[in-house]
Amino acid sequence: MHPQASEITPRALVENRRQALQHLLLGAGTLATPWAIGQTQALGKLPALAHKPSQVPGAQALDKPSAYQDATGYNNFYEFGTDKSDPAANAHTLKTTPWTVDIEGLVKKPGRWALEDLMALGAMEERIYRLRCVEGWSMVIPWVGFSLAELIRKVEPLGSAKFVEFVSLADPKTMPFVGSRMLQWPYTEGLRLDEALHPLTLLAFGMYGEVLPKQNGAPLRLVVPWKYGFKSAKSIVKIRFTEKQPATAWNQAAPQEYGFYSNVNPAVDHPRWSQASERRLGEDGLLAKRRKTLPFNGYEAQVASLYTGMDLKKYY
Ligand SMILES: Nc1nc2c(c(=O)[nH]1)N[C@H]1C(S)=C(S)[C@@H](COP(=O)(O)O)O[C@H]1N2
Ligand SMILES: [Mo]
Repeated sequence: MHPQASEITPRALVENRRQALQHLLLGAGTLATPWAIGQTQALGKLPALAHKPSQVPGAQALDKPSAYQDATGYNNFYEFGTDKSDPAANAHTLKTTPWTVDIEGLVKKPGRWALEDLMALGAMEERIYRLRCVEGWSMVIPWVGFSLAELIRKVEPLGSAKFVEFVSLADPKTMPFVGSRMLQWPYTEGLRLDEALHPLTLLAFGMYGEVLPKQNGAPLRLVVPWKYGFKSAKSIVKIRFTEKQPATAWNQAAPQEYGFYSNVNPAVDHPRWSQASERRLGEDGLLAKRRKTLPFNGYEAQVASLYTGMDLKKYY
C-alpha cells in the first residue's frame, strides 16, 4: 500500500528530510535538483542515469513531482498482479539484463538492438511529465530518456508505415500473471506514426535520476503524457511499424471503454465513471480536493494540432 498523506506525521517528515540531506551529503542518487530537496522519501538506490534538463516544450511541468515512494509503490503492471501494491511486491523477478528490442515491419533498417546500444542513441534528458491513469489517479514524474523520434528516424520507416506497435515482454516464468485471463498477452499498445514522432513521446529508461525501477517498466518503456496511462507500455521488447492500426491489449479487452486514441479528455466520460477530475498521488488525505482533469492532460498547446478535424468523441 502507498502511504496516506494523513499518516505522515510532522516527526516522520523531519526524519525523512534528515535522511534526504544525508543522502545529499553522501552523494547518493541525484538529489541536487531543486525539487528533490523537498522530497520526503529516500530514492530507490538504483544506478544513476546521467542526464540534462530537457528543452522540449511541455517537458518542464509546473506541478511538483510526486514522492518517489508513491510513484514506485502504487502501480499498474498487470503482468505482476492487479492490486496497486502487486508490482512493487512482485516485479523483482523481472530479469532486465540482457535485454534486446526488435525493430520489425515497415522500416528500411529492421533488426535487434541491445539495450546498451539503444541507450547510446540519444542524449538522456530529464522530462517532468504528468501521467494520468484512466482510473482517475495521476502523478508527476521526472523521467529520464529521449524522444522516441530519435529511434524512429534511425530505423527509417517506409512511406507505407502509418502506425507503430509496442510489445511488452510476456515471460510466464518471471511474470506471474502472464497467462491470466485479464488481458491477452503480450501487452501491446500502439500510436499513429505522427503521434510516435511527436517530440513529447518519450522512450524512458529512468526516473528520478536513476534507472527505472522494475515495477515502473524497466529497462525501457514509453511515456505518452497526453494519453491515459495505459498507452505507455512498459518493459518493451518489440517495436513494429505497420500500415494498419494495430490491435491493443485494452482495446481488445473492452473496446467500448478503451479506444485506440485514448487522449485524456475530461469531457468524455468512461462508460462507468466520470473523467472530469483526478486524484493526485500523495494528495489523498481527507481534506485533499480532486483536481480538474485538463484536456490532453495539460499538453493541449503541444499536441492538439495532431487531431485537427478529428471527432475526438468518436475517436476516443
Ligand atoms: N506492459 C504493461 N504496461 C503498462 C501496464 C501494464 O499493465 N502492463 N499498465 C499501464 C497503465 S494502466 C498505467 S496507468 C501505467 C502506469 O505506469 P506507472 O506504474 O509507472 O505509474 O502503465 C501502463 N503500462
Ligand atoms: Mo492506467
